[in-house]
Amino acid sequence: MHKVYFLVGGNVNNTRLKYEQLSILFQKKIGKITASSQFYKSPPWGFNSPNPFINWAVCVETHLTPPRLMKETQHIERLLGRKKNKTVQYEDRSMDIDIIFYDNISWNTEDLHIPHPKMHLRNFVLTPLFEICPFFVHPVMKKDITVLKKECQDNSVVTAVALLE
Ligand code: PH2
Ligand code: MG
Ligand code: MG
Repeated sequence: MHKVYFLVGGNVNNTRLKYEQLSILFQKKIGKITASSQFYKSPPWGFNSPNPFINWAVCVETHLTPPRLMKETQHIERLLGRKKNKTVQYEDRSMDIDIIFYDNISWNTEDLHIPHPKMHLRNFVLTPLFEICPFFVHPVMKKDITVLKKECQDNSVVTAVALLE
């Protein structure tokens, strides 16, 4: 059994229903959710849009290998309304599911990089992860989430919120 930390979220159609559907799809197609953070709101990082993001960190136990896991997460993204344009720039999205850690492995193929190569630069990743795994050690940087969060230069504001509808 493998322990995987995901950071999920989007900046359009952020209803509670969408995240409830996501939980169901995770349990059905990936494995048991063993921990999850609150929902966090933050401005779009790296691109301009009037639509704020909701992000959510979840830990899941799975039998899937990293490439299978990526296939399943892409499928779930599509089921939840993700439309991928072939642009290299960031854009508004309904659902993005990113694998942040997979046990303590480092995996690098052309289309999949674990740990997520930009996770340590982003408050919107570190803040929800800090809630569920403050002492998880980054397998390459050899620093835990608490230290990475302290050292992170990103000062964008990430706040816990309730999803009302
Ligand atoms: N995801 C991105 C780019 N920018 N900004 C926030 N606040 N949250 C995200 O999940 C996010 C982002 C690319 O996947
Ligand atoms: Mg992403
Ligand atoms: Mg992604």
